[in-house]
Amino acid sequence: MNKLFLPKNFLWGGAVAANQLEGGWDQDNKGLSVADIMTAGANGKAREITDGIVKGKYYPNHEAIDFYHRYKEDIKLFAEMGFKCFRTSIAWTRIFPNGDEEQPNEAGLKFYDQLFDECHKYGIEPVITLSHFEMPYHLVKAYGGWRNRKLIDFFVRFAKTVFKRYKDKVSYWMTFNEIDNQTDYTNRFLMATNSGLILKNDQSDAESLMYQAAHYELVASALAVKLGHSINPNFQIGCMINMTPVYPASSKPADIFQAEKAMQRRYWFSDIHALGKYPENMEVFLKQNNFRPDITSEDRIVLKEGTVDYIGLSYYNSMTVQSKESNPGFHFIGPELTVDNPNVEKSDWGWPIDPLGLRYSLNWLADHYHKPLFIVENGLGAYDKVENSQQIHDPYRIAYLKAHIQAMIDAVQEDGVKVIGYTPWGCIDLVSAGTGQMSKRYGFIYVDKDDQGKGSLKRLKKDSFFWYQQVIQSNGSQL
Ligand code: BGP
Repeated sequence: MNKLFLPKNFLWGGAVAANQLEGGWDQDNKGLSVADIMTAGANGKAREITDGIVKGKYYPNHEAIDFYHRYKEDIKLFAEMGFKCFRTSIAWTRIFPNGDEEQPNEAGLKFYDQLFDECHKYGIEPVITLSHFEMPYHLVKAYGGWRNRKLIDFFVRFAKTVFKRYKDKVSYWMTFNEIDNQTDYTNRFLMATNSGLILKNDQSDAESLMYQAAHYELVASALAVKLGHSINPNFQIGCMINMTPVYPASSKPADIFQAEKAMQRRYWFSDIHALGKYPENMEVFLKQNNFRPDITSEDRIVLKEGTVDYIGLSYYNSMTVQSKESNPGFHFIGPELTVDNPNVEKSDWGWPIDPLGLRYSLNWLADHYHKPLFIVENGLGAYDKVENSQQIHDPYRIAYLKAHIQAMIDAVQEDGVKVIGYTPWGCIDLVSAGTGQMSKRYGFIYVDKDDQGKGSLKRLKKDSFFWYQQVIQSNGSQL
């Protein structure tokens, strides 16, 4: 059989997000972001969303791993691994500290000029997310976050500013990180970071607010895509979805149908990004459930005109659901019930480990959208131990990544899926979004900092550093 290998220009790299690694939260006129007001979670408890800065509390994103001052050292290490690209985000609050100003903050713009120049020095292509979990807190307080249509203009102004400024330095863009996470509207953390909605624990209109916020974000995204192409026709602008394929718990038709419904409830986001319209099942669902988000006929034209060039996705795990019929005694919240999948292992944080699920996802996305795919997050959060010799042996991370890269290569070679790049998450240890802690580590590079914020911030190469270097060097043929 003739094998299709990964293309020579395949974008191997790593991914991070501004708020989780930069630190420098109040440097050079940066404004306060939603991420800056969250404490770390502890003992399995969720992160606390405070009302601004409360004295005596520890805010892990304030210093993070101090990439703001150490980016040169870190990019040099990425270059040593052979990165072809580096995915990060631009902190909205460095460019527009409050989000609603007319004029951008020059010091913030300069920082990213320097960062992108440093990448290009080593032939590393920046891949930039416009909004990754850190919108200006002022927009949350003064406007109620994305429930407000005005946010569209603020976001588009931000996008226009950075598209123009970096049009010769950045070619790959994404609009909103994991925009589809909002379907989990009972998760206060996700609603705050993704939609700028600070909700009560039992907010009864959470779902309805989510549809409104999501719609305005989707319109803002489409406007940004169209605008970006007019600024530089060579821009590749993608969406970014959290791909979690939903499996049925059994071959019972009711379970299979439930899994399909669960996919529909989540992947209407990528339908709109890629196909430019709400899927029929979603139109019916909104109507039947009396959700009436403000969606104008002009919005529908905008969505049509602003479809993305590629689908960016994160993939960590699959999930499994059971229908009501299979489990009649259970109290259901929402239409489906998530159950344990006994056929897959789990990470230290209980996330299913399912490499074949990645191949399945890539096939699913290719079949639905017929657009290039870019795996912009994948990885294993794990506890690491530094040996006396300053070495970190992380065979568990290598095993996870190896199996997932193999699944990606199989999708390309055996299924003909077009994948343009692979950037594992947290290529350098950083603050975990979900827990706010450092001890959930993803990196090839260890950072000496603990969950209380103590440590020298020294960088150390893990075993996986050398392994990934060889993967890139061999273009995936040596795993
Ligand atoms: C994705 C986010 C990232 C990242 C990752 C790992 O949802 O896009 O920001 O943090 O998940 O999640 P966590 O940090 O909770 O382990």
